[in-house]
Amino acid sequence: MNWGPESGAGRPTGVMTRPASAPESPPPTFGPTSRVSGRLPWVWSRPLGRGARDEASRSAVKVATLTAVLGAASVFTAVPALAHGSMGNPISRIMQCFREGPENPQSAACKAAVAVGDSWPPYDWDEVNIADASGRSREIIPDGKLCSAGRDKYKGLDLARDDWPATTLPSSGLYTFQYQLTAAHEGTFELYVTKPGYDPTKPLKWSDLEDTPFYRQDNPPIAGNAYQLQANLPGGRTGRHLIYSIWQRHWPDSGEAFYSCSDVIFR
Ligand SMILES: [Cu+2]
Repeated sequence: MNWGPESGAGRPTGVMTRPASAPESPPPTFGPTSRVSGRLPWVWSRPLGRGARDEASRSAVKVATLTAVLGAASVFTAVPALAHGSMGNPISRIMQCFREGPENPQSAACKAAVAVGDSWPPYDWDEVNIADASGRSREIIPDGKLCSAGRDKYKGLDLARDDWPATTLPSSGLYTFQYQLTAAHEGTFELYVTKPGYDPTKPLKWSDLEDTPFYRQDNPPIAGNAYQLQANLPGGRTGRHLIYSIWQRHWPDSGEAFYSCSDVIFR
């Protein structure tokens, strides 16, 4: 989506505009409604989620003010508490769209996702979350909205289509899923696969997934900025399927959970 410098006016206060071209372009600045001026190249060129944008525009302004005052180095330590992760291999829909370039996605699916949800959500690829899921994911995320975790911001991820870029996986055996993280948290990972007969052109429902995860693990090991989830693939499937991850943080630390949809093709 091409956002000119004035187009932020209709958006929530504090949401920054970005240049129409790629993130390598000159650093974006705050929209006209912001009290903060000046360039914040590190914050806004950083390709990771920041957290507060859609929930608390004022925090964005505060963070930005802090940045301006303390400098970019301080933000590096301040931001990770707001950032988290997504499935990197097999790549999740949102990470795929982020890697393609949210301003100019290549695949038809990411183009469509950006068309319905705008280009800025993929920048927050590590933040498809619910703050207080507390183990109630199935109760609080409606059918048809699993990939967005029921969040309007991420509705582009819910598009039911059979051309989402997909990762080819063996049909059975051990496979190490890699969950890319921007911040580690104590928590439990669960991986679910769609049942045989899954139709990707229909909105994804909870009942499309197996009731029990084929992988479940507390605090799996981390290597190379990714949790390494060594799973036994479910087997019994060929062709296009979807793997849904739930990363539920632990109380009393937090009830927050993160979600991802990865399109796969079983050989
Ligand atoms: Cu986090």
